[in-house]
Amino acid sequence: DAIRPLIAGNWKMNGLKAQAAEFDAMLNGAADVAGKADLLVCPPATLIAAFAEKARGKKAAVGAQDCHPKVSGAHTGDIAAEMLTDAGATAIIVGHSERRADHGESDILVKQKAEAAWRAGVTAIVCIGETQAQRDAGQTLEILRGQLNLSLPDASTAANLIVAYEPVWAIGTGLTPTAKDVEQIHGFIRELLTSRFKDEGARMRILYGGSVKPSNAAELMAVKNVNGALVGGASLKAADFLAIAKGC
Ligand code: G2H
Repeated sequence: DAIRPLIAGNWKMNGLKAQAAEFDAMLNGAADVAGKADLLVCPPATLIAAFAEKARGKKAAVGAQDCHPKVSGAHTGDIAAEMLTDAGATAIIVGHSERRADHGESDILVKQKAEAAWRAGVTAIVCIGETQAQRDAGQTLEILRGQLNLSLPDASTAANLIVAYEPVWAIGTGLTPTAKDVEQIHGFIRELLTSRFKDEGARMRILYGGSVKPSNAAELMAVKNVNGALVGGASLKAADFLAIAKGC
């Protein structure tokens, strides 16, 4: 694969100013892994500005976990993509399964959020993935096809969009699909991306997410059409996060 891997950390709702030291440790180790992969850390919105300041000139970037589709307005508690980029975010995760589940986000809304990230000038990381029930019912491929069709804008390119495949049953559970399953599903996603976006789809990054940790990262990252990882729990510790990147 000529596609440069991306290891993206999703801190979810974790992190106070005191955790900045952990981010400092990531930045200190980032140069060592820069030959292997790009690094992105998505802390809670409250820490983006401070982290982006620290990351300036370093081999790691800072991203956001979600955005509102609109640029501004009467939306109490929401944050526009432009505010996140103003704070220093260089990518925005949209459609994470926890947003889809906790906030009822639809594929259409996820697509609008991806377009909002572009409007603000940054890459959208669009998450897709099947639940345990859908998997048990043998619906995995059809669910993924539907999510990709509806959540990805037509103007998606290898530069402005990254797909993250996160089987919901593997998130935070310690369970991961086998390398063979991941190969099959990433291959299926690649086919759909290539048929819709042609050469752009062939070059788009497809990240794997769901209980990625130092002990399984190298095996998962070696799978065809796996172009990096979206890491939750294991991205909170610099040593683990850097070890995952070294596995690329
Ligand atoms: C999946 C992943 C990060 P974890 O949500 O996006 O979380 O690595 O904790 O399973």
